[in-house]
Amino acid sequence: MDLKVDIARCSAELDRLAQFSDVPAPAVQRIVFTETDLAARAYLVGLFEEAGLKVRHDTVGNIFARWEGTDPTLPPVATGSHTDAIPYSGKYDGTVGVLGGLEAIRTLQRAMRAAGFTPAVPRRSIELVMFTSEEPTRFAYGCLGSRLLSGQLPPDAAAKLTDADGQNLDNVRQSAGFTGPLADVKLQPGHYSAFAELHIEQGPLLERANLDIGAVTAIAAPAALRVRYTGPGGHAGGVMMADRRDPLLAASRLALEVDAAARESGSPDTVGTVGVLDVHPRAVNSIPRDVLLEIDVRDIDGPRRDRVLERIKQKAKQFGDELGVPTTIEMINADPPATSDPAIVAAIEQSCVDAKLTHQRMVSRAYHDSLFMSLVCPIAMIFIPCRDGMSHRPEEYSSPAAIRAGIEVLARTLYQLAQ
Ligand code: HGY
Ligand code: MN
Ligand code: MN
Ligand code: MN
Repeated sequence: MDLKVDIARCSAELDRLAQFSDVPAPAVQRIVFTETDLAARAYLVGLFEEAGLKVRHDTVGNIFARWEGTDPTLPPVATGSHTDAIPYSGKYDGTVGVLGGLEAIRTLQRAMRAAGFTPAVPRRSIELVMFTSEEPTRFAYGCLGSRLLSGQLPPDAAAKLTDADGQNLDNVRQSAGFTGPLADVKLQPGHYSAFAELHIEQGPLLERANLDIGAVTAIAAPAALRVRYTGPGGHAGGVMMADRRDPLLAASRLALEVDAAARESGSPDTVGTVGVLDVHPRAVNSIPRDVLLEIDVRDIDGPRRDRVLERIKQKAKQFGDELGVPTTIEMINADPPATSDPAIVAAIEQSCVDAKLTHQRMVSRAYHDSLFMSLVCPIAMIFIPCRDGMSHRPEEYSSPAAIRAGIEVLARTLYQLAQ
């Protein structure tokens, strides 16, 4: 079949989606269940319906858009990603997998009609999924929608999650119009026959190697923890240095320790980041009273990551004790890595050959909804290059040619899997 991706239309839709943002362009910010997020969802549902897909959403707001196959009793093939965007980020993270997935389906619809298939639909249905809250920004947990879909996160634990304003997930999702028991979100294993996600690489390897496509063989194991130090605070002028117990000093030592622990793990595959450092009361003439760090640690090797986590937790306690500032340590998540299904990886590689695109196998250092979909069905991912490997920044960019190539490979892969 001759597949003609309408990249101009997909690029225009990506540009339109980026306008649903709470920060000025070129940055994008679209936090789950905000008015902006809900407006973006309405726009996407309109596009899905325009493509003749059967659209439904579940009680946490995951959206499912199904292209019914000739045998609807067979478990569908699925694709998809997320459209929420962290503060001051870019317009391609996640969205390429949702709008690119839509264009892959439309491309197959056009090609099957042109090839005279009757009916012009594949045997298995193909379902596009837009996952709620892949980013951890609002509720601290990444991949909320796919965690609930896979059963990895129990509904009552999810319901209790609260955001920085103390609003809990259960109330927020219901005010956003997603009502009904969260327990209804969970899918049974085998609900899908396969899941393939298209995503920008969020790293520099494909661009450096001048390759079109990455066939992802594994997804790194993400973990996050929260450490809080508290002290007496006081007047920046009146409290002598000998009398101070400053929690920010413990936090500063811990930030350096996170960096050292990741660098000294014995592998370049370990990464450690302090992405949140809140100082209260945050006044130049007031000694900090309450300091919060949120720490992200990842590795494609689970046990090695856990050794780094243990070192960080021990040092967190030690610094608090040495500086006389009470310490609380809370694990947010520590998930196992995921391995792609060899048959789907082979289908991706075959699609690259058929599309005359260069490709390599690689691991994903970012986590994705595929990490949790691997608990529901066999998975794999298709990466496309992004400029300088940049992501989670307004300068994030993937060219129309790169996105077009990714969509063609996704379309071919879905078609193979849906036979
Ligand atoms: O952090 C991640 O890996 C993903 O982009 N949320
Ligand atoms: Mn992201
Ligand atoms: Mn993403
Ligand atoms: Mn991701």
